[in-house]
Amino acid sequence: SVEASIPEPQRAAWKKFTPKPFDTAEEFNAEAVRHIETTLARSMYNCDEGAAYAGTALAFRDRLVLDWNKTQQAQTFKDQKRVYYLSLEFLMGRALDNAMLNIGKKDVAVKGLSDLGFRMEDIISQEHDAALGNGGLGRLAACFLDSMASLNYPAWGYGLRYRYGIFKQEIIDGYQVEVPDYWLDFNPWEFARHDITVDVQFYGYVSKYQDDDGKNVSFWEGGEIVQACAYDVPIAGYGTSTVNNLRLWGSKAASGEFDFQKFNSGEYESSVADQQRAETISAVLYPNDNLERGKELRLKQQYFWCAASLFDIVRRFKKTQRPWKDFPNQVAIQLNDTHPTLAIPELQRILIDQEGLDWDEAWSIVSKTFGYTNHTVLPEALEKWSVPLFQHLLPRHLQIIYDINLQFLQYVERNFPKERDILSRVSIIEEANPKMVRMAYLAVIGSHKVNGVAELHSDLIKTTIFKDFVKIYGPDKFTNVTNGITPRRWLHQANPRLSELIASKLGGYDFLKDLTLLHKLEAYVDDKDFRKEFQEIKYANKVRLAKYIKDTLGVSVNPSALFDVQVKRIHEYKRQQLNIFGVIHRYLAIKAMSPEEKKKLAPRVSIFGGKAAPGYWMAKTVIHLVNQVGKVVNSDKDVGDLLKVIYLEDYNVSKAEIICPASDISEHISTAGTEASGTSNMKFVINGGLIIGTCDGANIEITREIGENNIFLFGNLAEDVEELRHSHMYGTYTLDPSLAAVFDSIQSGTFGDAGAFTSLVNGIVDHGDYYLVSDDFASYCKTQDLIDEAYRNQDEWLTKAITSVARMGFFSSDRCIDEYAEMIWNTEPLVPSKDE
Ligand code: IMP
Ligand code: B1N
Repeated sequence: SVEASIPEPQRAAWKKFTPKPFDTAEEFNAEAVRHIETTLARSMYNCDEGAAYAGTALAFRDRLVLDWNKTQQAQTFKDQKRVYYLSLEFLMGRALDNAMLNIGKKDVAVKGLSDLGFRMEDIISQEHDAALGNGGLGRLAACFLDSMASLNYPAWGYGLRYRYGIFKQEIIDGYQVEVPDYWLDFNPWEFARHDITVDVQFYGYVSKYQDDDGKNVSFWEGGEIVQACAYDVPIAGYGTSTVNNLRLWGSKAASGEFDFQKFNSGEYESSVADQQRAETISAVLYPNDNLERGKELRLKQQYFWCAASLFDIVRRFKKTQRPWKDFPNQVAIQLNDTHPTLAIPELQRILIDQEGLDWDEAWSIVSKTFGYTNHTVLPEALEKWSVPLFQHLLPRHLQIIYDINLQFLQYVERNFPKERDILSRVSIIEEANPKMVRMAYLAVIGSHKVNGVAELHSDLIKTTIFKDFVKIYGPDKFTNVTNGITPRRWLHQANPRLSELIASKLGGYDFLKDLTLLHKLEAYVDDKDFRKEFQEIKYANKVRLAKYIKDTLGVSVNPSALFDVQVKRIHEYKRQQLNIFGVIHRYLAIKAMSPEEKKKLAPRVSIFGGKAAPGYWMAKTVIHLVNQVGKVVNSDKDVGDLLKVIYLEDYNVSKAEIICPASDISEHISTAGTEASGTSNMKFVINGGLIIGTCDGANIEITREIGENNIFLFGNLAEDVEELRHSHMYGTYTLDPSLAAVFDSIQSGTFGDAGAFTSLVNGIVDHGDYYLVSDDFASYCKTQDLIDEAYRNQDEWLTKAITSVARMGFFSSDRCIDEYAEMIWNTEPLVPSKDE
């Protein structure tokens, strides 16, 4: 065995010095102080909260690393099938609190830190969010890593180590301003593996040879090389010693620090420029959510990451000396949207050009290895790359894609000889000018399973973008895995008091591993003490958010008011404009109310948050409008506490952990059929908030689980959208009258310069109202009135909230991962044994 390759005396020497993890507050302090004094070279006299955070993080990291090494060794020895989750985004947030929860021993550290003069909350908030993602897609990847480790699946994540994550958002004079997010000053959670590098080729040309057997061989030559360097991040599971690995690739120039030849010949500047050009590849996360802009650097990022990851995966497989046909039995690669689709032609290239397999043999391996998750049907988000760009950057991959396409089209032609148009419809190459490579089609053709992320979405992809492929491959290739969230972060960490209350009723924290146990809470719906405590916790969470709002914006909000929250990326399809128009409608109504009427109205705080893509003008206009409305409403004496409008700056994961537990109502109001799933809807409900939403994405399944009485649904259905859009463009349609009144007030300058909002209004009045704001406005406002009424009956409201929490068991990301493992990956957990 591998172990026996190390002689006995050496093994004994190693084992004698295996480090012992800390156990008590004293031992924790010994480790933390040692790190502060020796690793950081600080002392008691200059140990600020930042240094105390660093010491704490390093002490926990030591514990984590021991289990990490054991897990990786065990996975290598057992050599079971592994999962590789390829994602361009991992929106991890902060790591320390999560590490303490998953490893245990937080209580010990709280005590130890307090002896040293620090409060744990202050220490936790020192950490910079790891924000290598835009929104739902990136955060889903992070929840999946947590669940894969917690369920003991041998699984690695592969991504890019961006030096700049998603920008920080500042709101200045009511406008979004983007500030770079340099987050790597001190990051104790990554390990630079300077010994693990991969050379990645770009540009160049393809040569053809005949080998000794007369076989034609293609070879990719010339161009330039950029080096990928591995940075590993340990991912601890909850309540298990499994610690998986997230490998992020950083880019640098291949020839080391400088091109010495250039350097010596006096071209110092250009040698440094080469270096910088290479580093540019992993410099920055593209800040677009649900939008692709076809930039060359983005394609370079994608290939760089896919090539490095595939090289690493293949190298690991080859170490086992298994035959190639075993590859799909040992390796499952999941593509998080189409961003890693180049992995498909890259694996084919490795197998035929480098390993010498026949095309068919190779393709049979490739097409059994990959699974593809689709996250959107929005046309502007579907990736297409121009053929000339491909030809220039990746000439050999373009050839392989043409060959994949040829074989596929021949197959289709044989099976559907009578259908004239099908070939051009399903071709990977779109016959436009220039020609385009359709990445989603390549992903479908190269994968053995394709899944959507909520039931409606998975049905929609089968009837719209992949309709022809369902006919070609049959329906079994397409499936659904409804998204979920990790209850460790989104319940226990974000809302410790609620988690504790639940544990006290359920007899422990098992529900954090098996969320379906929450159903037992229904027995306490009528329990007086339980209800009282549940309500107190919600109130305390609202007080915490109110304090945050006061501290950051200087606005006082009443914690007894109804907190109405919409925090997510700003996008027309998510319809923050519908929300703010509704707020204006409410404001106009309040202005017209008698004192008696005002007395009956429940006070409200409308809270918005989220980033707009820097180039997305309409989204930025919405942010501006919300801020302008806030300025007017919040200082209007006629309104007082009845309405406050808040824009929270720089919404991110750690702020979501404060916001989600503090909502009474959250808004998930996308045009039906546009939001693939949504995941924050789940985070709000599990924290005892109710939802106003459309019949879209996972809202539908949330309704099925918690019951129609516990959710405020409104608006048109997905099946009616096409016809409504048609009616806007060609005739029989009038603008909703109360929306027209809202527009009048905007255009009369109530919220400042009316000209600033012309495009927003015109998009609805004159340009087809693509997102059907007008069609849903009346139904939205009516439903908001129902919410006012329901909130007046606090008792019933509380019953709805508690019942909903009890019925959210389905939405754990643990359930997702078990479904992926069973339906798509065909992998088993590797449960760590005690002595390993
Ligand atoms: P890789 O597959 O070579 O990238 O290795 C991943 C991890 O598996 C390493 O960090 C080791 O912890 C473990 N590992 C790799 N190769 C061996 C081996 O030959 N024996 C035991 N453990 C190994
Ligand atoms: O993925 C989430 C879903 O819950 C959301 O409904 C969905 O909108 C989101 C290109 C995307 N889909 N597509 C993206 C992100 C970045 C990018 O460059 C597309 N994000 C989603 C998780 O399934």
